[in-house]
Amino acid sequence: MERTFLAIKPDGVQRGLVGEIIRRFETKGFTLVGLKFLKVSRELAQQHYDVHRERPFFTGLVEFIISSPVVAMVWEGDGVVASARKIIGATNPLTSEPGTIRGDFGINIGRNLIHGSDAPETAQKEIALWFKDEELVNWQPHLTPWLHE
Ligand code: DAT
Ligand code: MG
Repeated sequence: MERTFLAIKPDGVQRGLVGEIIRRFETKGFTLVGLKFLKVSRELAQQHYDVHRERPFFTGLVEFIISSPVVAMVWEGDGVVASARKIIGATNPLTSEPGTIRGDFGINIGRNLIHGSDAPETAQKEIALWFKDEELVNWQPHLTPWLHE
């Protein structure tokens, strides 16, 4: 079963949007398999955003991610990687569609509330970076027959 890594960034936590954001994935029908609340170390933030290391916004991005706690999550379901990216919306909240998390709650690219893996391979790497195997919960929600033929 496909899995993705999502993290509610410091702005989402500080603005009291944790419940609202989690609700969107929960009511869509995806399955939560891992969740933790943590202050991110500089090392973890730098590794997580390693692909952006040479970009001008990298330092500010790392400082932002370590500035205040985040909610790190793993969600499971068919097509969850691409679907979560749609639910999250485009990177710049000013152009994200209304109805998406970033489109509904954000106005600035550096404060776009939530991270979501961009591909199944990236998701596997990010899940391994943020979670130990034993922190992930294998379970079968009772809702399954009401969500799938
Ligand atoms: P996404 O988070 O939609 O996958 P990304 O991987 O291109 O976007 O960039 C990672 C994060 O870096 C993004 O969520 C916010 C920040 N960021 C990207 N482009 C930026 C820019 N031009 N100025 C400031 N921050 C930026
Ligand atoms: Mg990205």
